[in-house]
Amino acid sequence: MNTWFTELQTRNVSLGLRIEDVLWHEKTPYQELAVLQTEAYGRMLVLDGAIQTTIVDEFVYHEMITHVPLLLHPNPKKVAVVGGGDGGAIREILKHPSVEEAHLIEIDEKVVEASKRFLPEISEALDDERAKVHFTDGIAWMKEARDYDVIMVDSTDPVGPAEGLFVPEFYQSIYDALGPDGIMVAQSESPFLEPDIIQRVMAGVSKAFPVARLYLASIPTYPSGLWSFTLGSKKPLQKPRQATFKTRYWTPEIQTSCFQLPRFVEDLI
Ligand code: AG3
Repeated sequence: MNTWFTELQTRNVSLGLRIEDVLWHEKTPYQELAVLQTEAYGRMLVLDGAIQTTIVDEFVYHEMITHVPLLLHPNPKKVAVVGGGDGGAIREILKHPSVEEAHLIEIDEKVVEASKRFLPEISEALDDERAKVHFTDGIAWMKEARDYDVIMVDSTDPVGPAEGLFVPEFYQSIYDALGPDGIMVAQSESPFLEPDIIQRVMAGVSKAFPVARLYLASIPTYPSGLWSFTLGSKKPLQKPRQATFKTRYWTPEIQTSCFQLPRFVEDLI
């Protein structure tokens, strides 16, 4: 079969993957959703033409958006993920023995449905009794929420449904929804292709939190392959705790080295 899926990552850059099959395709009330079988990266979830996660490289993103903040918190019990309907972040969060409740706040029920059906390796933890799934708007949820220990913003790009997840008011409501040792992380796009988004997220998180730091990971199916996360903390960062579970990307060394930024990224923020 010689069918290709192409993500137009910017007006001038695209990534093409040969696909074996279209497993699912629908227009949900919020976005266009597809699950494709690719040759190189296995099954893949696509929202509005943008690759969200693939079986082959999802572990990088999901380990890095969760373990880095959770191990910096002294005792995370109540955790939330905004977006992240594929369930990969929840799977990693539930590896932490201290976690009692992991709330998924996903606006689009169809993302969870498709992930449960086609990506069971990623979504399996959504059936765990500590996982609580809420199909609602993350912006409204965070205005009312309280006493979370760690909050992760596992969003799509800042267009369409996720736009309001990239504004300073949202980071302020996350601050208010966190307890005294609270830590947040938001995925914040690629330093090569979206430097202005990194600047915007860093400015917004720094406005709400006394401590704001950027860290990086390599994710081959995302634009440019170099990806950023922005972390906000209410307290100065402590020495990370030890992980007591198995990982495939994260190591104790990466927990620290991911914050060491190349000069051009340092100069951005
Ligand atoms: N959320 C971040 C995806 C951003 C990718 N952007 C793109 N392909 N243009 C991933 C959700 C995984 N739980």
